[in-house]
Amino acid sequence: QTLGVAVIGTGRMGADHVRRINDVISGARVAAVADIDADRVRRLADGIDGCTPYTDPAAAMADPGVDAVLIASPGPAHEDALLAAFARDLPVLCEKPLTPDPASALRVVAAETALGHRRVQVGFMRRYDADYLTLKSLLDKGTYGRPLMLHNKHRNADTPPGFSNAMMIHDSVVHEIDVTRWLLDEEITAVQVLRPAPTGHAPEGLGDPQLILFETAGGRVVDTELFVNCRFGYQVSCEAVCEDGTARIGDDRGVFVNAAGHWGGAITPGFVERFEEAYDRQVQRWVDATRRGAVEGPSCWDGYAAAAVCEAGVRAQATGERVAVELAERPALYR
Ligand code: ISE
Repeated sequence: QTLGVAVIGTGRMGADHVRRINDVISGARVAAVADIDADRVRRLADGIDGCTPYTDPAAAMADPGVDAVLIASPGPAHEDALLAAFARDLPVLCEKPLTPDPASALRVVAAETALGHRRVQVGFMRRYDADYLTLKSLLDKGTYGRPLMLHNKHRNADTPPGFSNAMMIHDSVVHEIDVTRWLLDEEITAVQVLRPAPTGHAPEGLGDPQLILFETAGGRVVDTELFVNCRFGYQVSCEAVCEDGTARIGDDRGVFVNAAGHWGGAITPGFVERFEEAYDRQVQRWVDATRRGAVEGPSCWDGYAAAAVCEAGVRAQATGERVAVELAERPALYR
């Protein structure tokens, strides 16, 4: 039976997921949409057969056609939406962040633990990117021996208005936090942030670029160059340095051109284009698992751990010091 999805939040990511469910993936339909912007949500629902608009997320979840929830509202609204979904025991795909801080993320972990079963897949879409999946399988198989270090690059052409130093950690580095925990299969234990002299292209007050260092429970070290106003395009790469070799993913590929006295190719403009297939695969896998009655992928624990590392990262950024990450005990549900 086709899965009826309520999409909560219809901004950039929410509207893109509505399009994805309608036009790209199979086995699901958009049964309800919710947004505080009543006009926007009504216009969106008007274009979709059998879709009802709401301004209240809980009312959208109560719609008789709804079997599952996709949360794409701003992070601060996630906790309430997640608890409303738990009250109906509905399966959830929750865009990152799970919630914006570790205290609220831990409340969500506790609420899901009280349900007694996992209900949430967190939208860390890089885990569904073909390149990252290849790297993960090389590391899991031990093809090049034990991983010792990761070198990440995370570059955005520019930042939206109001993008802050804290958002560089919460919105951007959060992906490297999840990728590190996932690829190495261990927790991050400490964070340091180095801040070189900023580019003249960054908005006033933004320390861009930054170099972020993680230490992990197994004694590995991970560095990330974050450069969010590099101007030339969107680039995300990861090199694993192992005992018997290295493996790097994310180098730009595609057509190689010689023309007008230059050689080379194009760089993707933004994350929506770079990770388009990963987003598609993420939502398709969520729908497939949900229809089987299963829950897979990044969990509420992963969302909580990421929030705890972000909090340490923002402190490290502000103080210039090495900040240890404090984690609660992992409930059996997530072991
Ligand atoms: C944005 O929120 C994302 O999730 C992108 O993947 C990231 O590259 C960007 O820096 C963030 O602002």
